[in-house]
Amino acid sequence: MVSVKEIPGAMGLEREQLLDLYYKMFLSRTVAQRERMLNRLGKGPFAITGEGQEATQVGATFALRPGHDWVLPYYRDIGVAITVGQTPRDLLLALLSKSEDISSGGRNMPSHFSEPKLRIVSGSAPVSTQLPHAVGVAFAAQLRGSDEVALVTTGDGGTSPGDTHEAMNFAGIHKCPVIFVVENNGYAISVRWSQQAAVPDVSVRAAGYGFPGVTVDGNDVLAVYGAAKEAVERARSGDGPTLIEAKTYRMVPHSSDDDDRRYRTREEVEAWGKKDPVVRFQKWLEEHDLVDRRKLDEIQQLAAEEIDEATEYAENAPKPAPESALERVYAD
Ligand SMILES: Cc1ncc(C[n+]2csc(CCOP(=O)(O)OP(=O)(O)O)c2C)c(N)n1
Repeated sequence: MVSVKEIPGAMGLEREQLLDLYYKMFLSRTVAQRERMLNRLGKGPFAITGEGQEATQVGATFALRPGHDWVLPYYRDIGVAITVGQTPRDLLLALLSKSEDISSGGRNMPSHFSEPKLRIVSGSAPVSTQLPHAVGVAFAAQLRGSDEVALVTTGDGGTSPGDTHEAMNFAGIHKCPVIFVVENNGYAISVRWSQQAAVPDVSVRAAGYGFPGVTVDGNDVLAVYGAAKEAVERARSGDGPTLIEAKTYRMVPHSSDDDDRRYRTREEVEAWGKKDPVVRFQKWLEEHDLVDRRKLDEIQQLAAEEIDEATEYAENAPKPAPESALERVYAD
């Protein structure tokens, strides 16, 4: 029997690691679906999720050392948060703005992930602001002589503001240990990629900053992991940044306040549904005899239990006390 590591495309991962990748993708999907359901039930005022982008988010983050390296996610990144160690409970406490919400104590919008212990750096609502922050974090690690790296994500729309240019240019000059991951889902809300850029692949821009850029199939978790692993190795060994463009799709509207029928055809959404990254990776595992139906049921059951427990906990958790509204907003 061939060892798992030798299976073409397994990227040197062991069976347990491959199953962990699958679990994290499946759990991220489960959290996203529960978030949107709670929103529809009128319990969470706003939900922004990334069903369809799990392979990109989990695959890229899986190449890091959680708690040692830094992540600067954008709002759609449930998969990044889960992969570095946030739990469904953490995410639902934020969705429902409860006082125990680790990211902001119920003050920020949900999906503005933040947790010092896990080295998730707080993001802001304006798109792309996390890119200069990531370069600063990476530059600081470099100056301290540490081997920590920073991974920052953005959508394709996030490559348009000037912050992205400034961040990439500075990172290129100083060879900062940063990995830029563009989750190119083809749209910035209703604006198509072809209306945002005159080039088909954003990865070509890396040449202008003096570091490598690659485009990968963002629905193939192992391809994304492979590209991220290489980028992390480069960053850790002092060779500087990499731009990874992962071509993917969000299978749901932009947010709970968006109606995507206004700008995308149902045929297009259905065609991408057939390329669902969670289903695709499940098939890959089955084809290589790494899971059977019993094992899949076990994994999926675990995710279902985790999300149900998290929902019950978060729904029953207290809201922040009104008199605490200004805490950590102004200095005492
Ligand atoms: C500087 C700035 N401009 C506009 C907005 C409003 N806005 C929020 S999300 C978004 C779309 C961003 O698209 P993209 O980066 O492709 O990510 P996606 O939502 O597609 O995952 C926009 C325009 C914002 N938050 N910040």
